[in-house]
Amino acid sequence: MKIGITCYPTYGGSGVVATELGLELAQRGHEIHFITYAQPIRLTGPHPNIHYHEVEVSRYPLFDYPPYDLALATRMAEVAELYDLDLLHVHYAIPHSVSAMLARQMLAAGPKRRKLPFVTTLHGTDITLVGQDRSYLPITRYSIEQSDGVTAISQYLRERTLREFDIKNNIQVIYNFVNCDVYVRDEGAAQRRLEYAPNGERILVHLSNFRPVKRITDAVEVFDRVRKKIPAKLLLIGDGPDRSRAEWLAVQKGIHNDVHFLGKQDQVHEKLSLADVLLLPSELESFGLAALEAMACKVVPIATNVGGIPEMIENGVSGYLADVGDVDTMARYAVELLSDDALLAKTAKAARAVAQSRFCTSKIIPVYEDFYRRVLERSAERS
Ligand code: GMT
Repeated sequence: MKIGITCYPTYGGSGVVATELGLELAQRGHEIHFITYAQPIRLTGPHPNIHYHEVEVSRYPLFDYPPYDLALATRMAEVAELYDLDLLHVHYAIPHSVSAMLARQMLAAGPKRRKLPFVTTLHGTDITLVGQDRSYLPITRYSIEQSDGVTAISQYLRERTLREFDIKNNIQVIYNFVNCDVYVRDEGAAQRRLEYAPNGERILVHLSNFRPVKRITDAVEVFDRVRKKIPAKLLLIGDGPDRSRAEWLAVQKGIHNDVHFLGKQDQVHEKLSLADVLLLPSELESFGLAALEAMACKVVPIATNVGGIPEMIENGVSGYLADVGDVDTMARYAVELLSDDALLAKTAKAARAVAQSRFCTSKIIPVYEDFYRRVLERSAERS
C-alpha cells in the first residue's frame, strides 16, 4: 500500500507512534510518505520505502495566525496525486483530520475524481483537552465522523470519545506498540550504569515532554522519599514547560546532585534500559507509551491509576498503580521493589512478558494493515 502519514513531528507520544508505525510498515514493504511541517524526530537517516514531504507555511504580514491546516491539506492532496497514495493516516485529530477531509474533497472534485480515504487515530489530549474546547469541539467531532476509519489507542479513549463527542462512528481500539527487538534490556549495561550511578545506586527514570499533565514534580517528590531510604539516582529524559519547576524542587530538597536532566534523547531505549524503575505520575494518560517502552526494557513502571494505564499494567504483577498525587504510596512501592532483588526481577520479567505478549510490533502492525485493507474495500464499494 502507499500510505501518507501526518503527525506532530516534535516530541510527544502521538508523533512517536506515527513515526514508528511508518517505519514498521515500510519494513514490511509498504511505501510511506510522511507529510508534516518538520522531519519527525524519530525519523533519522535514510530508510528504504520512506519519503518525507515538508509542509511550507507562508507567512504574510496579514496572517497573525498562518493557516497551517490549509497548507497541510494542499500538500496532502499534492502528494496523494503525485505518488498515487491509497490512503492517508492522520495521528491526532486536531487539525490533521480536518486537513485530510479537505484533501479528500479536493481530489474527489478534481478532474480525475480521485478517491483518498483517510484514517484518524485518536491519541488522547486531542479528545480529552483540546477537543473539549468549544472553539475546536464541533469541527473535531465533524472531522472524526467524516473519517473513513477511526482508531483509538486504548479502550478508555474509545469510550470517552464515544461518550463525550456523541460520535456515531465505529472506533476500533488498536493499542500502541513497541519494537521488542529494539526495546530490550541490555543485560551487560553494568558499565554504562556507572556513568550515572558510580556507587551501584538504584536508578529511577522518568520520560515525558514535561507538560503539566505529566506532574513531573511528583516524580521528584517520589524520588526524594526513596532517596531517604535507599541510595538512588533519578534520570529525567525529555524537556518541556515544567523542567525549571522540577529543577528548582530538586535544588530545594538538596537532591539536585542525584537528579540528572538528560534532555531530549533520540535513542530512548539505551537510557531506559539502564534503569530499575520508571515513574509515571501523570494526571492522565490515554495509554502511557513511556510505560510500555520501559516495560519492554524490564524497567518496572510505577504509574497513576488513570486513563488507559490499567489496561496495560496489572497492579502488583507487572508494575504498580497509585492515585494521582499520592507520592507517598508511589515511594513506598519503589522502596519495596528496590530493596528486594527477587521482587524487582520477578516484576520486571512480568512487565517484559506483557510487552511481548500483547504490544509488540509483530502483534499490532498486522492489525493496522487489516484495518487499512477494510477501509480501502469499503471505499471501493462506495464508488
Ligand atoms: O501526552 C503526551 O505525551 C503527548 C500526547 C501526544 O498525543 O503526543 O500523548 C498521548 O498520546 C500518546 C501516544 O499514543 C499516549 O501514550 C499518551 O498517553 C497520550 N497522552 C495523554 O493522554 C495525556
